[in-house]
Amino acid sequence: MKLHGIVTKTTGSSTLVRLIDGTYLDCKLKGNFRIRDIRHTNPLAIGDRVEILYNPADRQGVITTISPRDNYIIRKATKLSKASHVIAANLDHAFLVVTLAHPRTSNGFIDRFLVTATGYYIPASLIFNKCDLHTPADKQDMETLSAIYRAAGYPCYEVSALTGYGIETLQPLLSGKLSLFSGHSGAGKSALIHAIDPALNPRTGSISEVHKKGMHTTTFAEMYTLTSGGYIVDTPGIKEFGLIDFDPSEIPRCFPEMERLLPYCQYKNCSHTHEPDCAVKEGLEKGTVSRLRYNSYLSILNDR
Ligand SMILES: Nc1nc2c(ncn2[C@@H]2O[C@H](COP(=O)(O)OP(=O)(O)OP(=O)(O)O)[C@@H](O)[C@H]2O)c(=O)[nH]1
Ligand SMILES: [Mg+2]
Ligand SMILES: [Zn+2]
Repeated sequence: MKLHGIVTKTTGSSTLVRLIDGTYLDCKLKGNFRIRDIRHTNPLAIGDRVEILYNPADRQGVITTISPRDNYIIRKATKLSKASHVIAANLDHAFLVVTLAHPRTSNGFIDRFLVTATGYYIPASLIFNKCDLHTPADKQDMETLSAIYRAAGYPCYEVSALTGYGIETLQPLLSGKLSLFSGHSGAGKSALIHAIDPALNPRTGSISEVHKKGMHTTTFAEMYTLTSGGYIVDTPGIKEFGLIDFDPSEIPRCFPEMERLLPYCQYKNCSHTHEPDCAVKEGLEKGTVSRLRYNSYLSILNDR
């Protein structure tokens, strides 16, 4: 019997698939799939639409087909690796959970994540979590960053999973969509999912561990169904976001605030680096283009 479903969790040896009727089925991947796409650490990703051959006698499903992906978020499996890891596929929205402290999220990390999402035309937003911990200096810092990212075209939200502050602004953004939550370990991705929908209980780090880095409470990504409709993918924290499979000529397009200035550059393929009459470099001098973002842009161009 043939069935259709969506991958909600994959641990390497087994894959959980949500069927059209909302029930879940443990599946195996058809043997020869494993070698077909050797550069990916796992040929299946959360969000993949799959076709399953189901044998009711042993309640076992075998995934026979993976539909082409509309989009996906991909990163290098490890810093120096050539292998890549698809975090999730077929997304409607990618959220990066950012913390100013405990742990600090760097701008380079934020920008690499946004470049990847924008590269695949996935709408992306930043969620500044743990605002209950903000000192006045943190708050100032967050406002400066929010202004930069909003001007670039990325919505920013200020929330606290602990106190519930701002959570009601997130809920309507998620309904009816498949959303990804990514960020460093300890940023509060799992805690936010629980705050957004108390019926969901992904494991969260214990309070005593808050100040430790890289505790990796969530070990496998998993897709959750929201009571109000919609789906969220909770993911394990990542330290770095290594870009992969990006052509340098694609990178200017992935910085929307620079892309908007391109028609005002003298050359229509301007890389905004050495060319004369470049609107981005003029914007930098006038202060209308963020130095922080431009520095990330150069760093990504130079060492993807
Ligand atoms: N003060 C404060 N603590 C928070 C907030 N959100 C999460 N925490 C705490 O931060 C710690 C880490 O939260 P998690 O939700 O486990 O973090 P995570 O991003 O899922 O981490 P990984 O699963 O390791 O990637 C836990 O002790 C949470 O209670 C917040 O808004 N304010
Ligand atoms: Mg987690
Ligand atoms: Zn230019």
